[in-house]
Amino acid sequence: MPDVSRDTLVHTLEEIALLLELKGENPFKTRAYRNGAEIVRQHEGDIVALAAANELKDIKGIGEALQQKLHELASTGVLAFHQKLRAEFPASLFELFDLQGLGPKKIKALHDQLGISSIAELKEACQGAEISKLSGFGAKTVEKILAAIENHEKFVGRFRLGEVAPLAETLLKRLRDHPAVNRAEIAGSYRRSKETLHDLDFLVSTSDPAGITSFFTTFPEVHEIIAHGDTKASIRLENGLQCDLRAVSNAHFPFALQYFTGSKEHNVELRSLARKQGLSLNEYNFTGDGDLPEVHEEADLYRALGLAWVPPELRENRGEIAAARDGKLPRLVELSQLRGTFHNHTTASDGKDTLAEMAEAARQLGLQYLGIADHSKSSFQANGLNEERLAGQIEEISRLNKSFEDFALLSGSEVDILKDGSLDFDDHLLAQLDYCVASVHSVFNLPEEEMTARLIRAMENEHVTMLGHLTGRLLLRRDPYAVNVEKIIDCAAETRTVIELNCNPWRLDMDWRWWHRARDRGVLTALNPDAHATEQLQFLAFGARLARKGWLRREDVLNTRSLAEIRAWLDLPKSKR
Ligand code: DGT
Ligand code: CA
Ligand code: CA
Ligand code: ZN
Repeated sequence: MPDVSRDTLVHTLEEIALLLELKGENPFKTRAYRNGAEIVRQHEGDIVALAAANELKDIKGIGEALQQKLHELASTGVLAFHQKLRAEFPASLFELFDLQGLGPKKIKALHDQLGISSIAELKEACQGAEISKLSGFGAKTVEKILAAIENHEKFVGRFRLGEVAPLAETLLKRLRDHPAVNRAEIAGSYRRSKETLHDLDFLVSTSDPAGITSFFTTFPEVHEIIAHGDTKASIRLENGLQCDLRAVSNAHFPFALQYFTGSKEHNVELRSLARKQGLSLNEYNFTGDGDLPEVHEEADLYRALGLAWVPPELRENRGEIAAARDGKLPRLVELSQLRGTFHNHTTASDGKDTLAEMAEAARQLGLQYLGIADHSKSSFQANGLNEERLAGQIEEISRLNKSFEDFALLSGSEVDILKDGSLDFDDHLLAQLDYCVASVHSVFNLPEEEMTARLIRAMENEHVTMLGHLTGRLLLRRDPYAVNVEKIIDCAAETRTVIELNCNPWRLDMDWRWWHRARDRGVLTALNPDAHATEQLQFLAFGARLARKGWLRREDVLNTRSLAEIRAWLDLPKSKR
């Protein structure tokens, strides 16, 4: 079955409504799509499955034409009517839909009255006087639009780690499999495990540089060749991602790997350290008077400068060079050390797979426990469970657990933190769960102080084991909401509340830049994939990379502990943890 989500259905209907409106179609028609979108958004059952099975006829407000379109979309993944409609407009128009705070009404006014159909045109209009003549486009609105454009520009040309990783590994393997390639790595921000990347920096050692650069430029994924020389090439892939390749000799490889891994800031420090020792360091070798150190591996290069080898994730000039000099680099956590995870969804809320299927997938991954934390009732858009359904799930989990040896499901809940910091379930119910993840899913726009107080109130609850996706950010899509992270970390330390590292590549929240501080205050993290389908348990790999980037060790990560240890830990009152 195609991978169609409720969101896809909703957005497609909304986009159709807007495009019909732009075409000047009859308002009744556009309203039918908009209403349909709202009904799909609010429907309590599995509307995607119903649409795929063509069983929408009993749902009030969705007429026959809409039923058929939803069926086509859900069962094939595309809707011909929608695609045809889109093709009637310039592609640049759809950029406008990505701007935060620019709704259909405004897009229509801009399009109809000023002929605007791209972000570039909108920006120009906002900087001129023309736009203020439109009703609804006062100085404040224009300011907001310009801020949204600025935000958008910050994001274009960047990619989330999770969206490039599979392709990156495919290309790397292809290079490694080439008979003339000795060694191959992806350097740059990818090797440093940055959460978003601008491009990929491939590096190979080979005796035939020109042959390999030619090979690279003929990859089937190539959309455009940006540059092609004897030792370097740059290509752009179908998805817009740029990939650079450098081909070097075996002798140069460790130097080039170090140099192109970066970061620039780390390298600047390293070169200055070299200079103090009378050495000059560049991307090919050391130069200087007298005997030069022999370098076969990156580690030799660092050793020559009096440093321990620095794991690439730490190379951001945030204290790693001093630590490498003083023998104080942390022994970083590894993916293989994870024994379980806590924040995952099933078909009971908005997940795609059942409890039993999720459990089986976790066992296949070699995990000892899988925590289920489906949404709570206030998250109605995600089909959150009420008290009764949650009680039913607790029973089902305990029944399933009888069938496992050496594995257990844990019953949790991803309970909504309401606007005032109270929780969506009362303490009596929360006490029946093994643990609880508390998250914000609504009212994102509070002032920082209020949002911080809201989260603190939740953390002060004895039953809140951990905070979910701390800032609500969606990388390259939605900014984090305003929250004082320092205060949250201090409160987590005080209340012994765990802070999740949400491993979904859209989130990777809390941000890696905070973890060093958190762990120094004794705050534990849990690496949680927030899986909404069995295959998303694999997100743990991204979480492990970002945990390493945040200087976290095995002991800082709760889910490196065994099932028995976790059970004992959960039995303790928070103050004893
Ligand atoms: P990004 O923006 O996600 O691609 O980040 P990086 O770090 O991969 O940056 P990129 O691709 O421009 O360059 C890869 C590495 O090459 C960078 O981390 C350090 C090195 N590098 C590139 N340009 C310079 C430079 O002008 N000075 C120094 N010191 N290093 C550079
Ligand atoms: Ca790069
Ligand atoms: Ca690059
Ligand atoms: Zn959530």
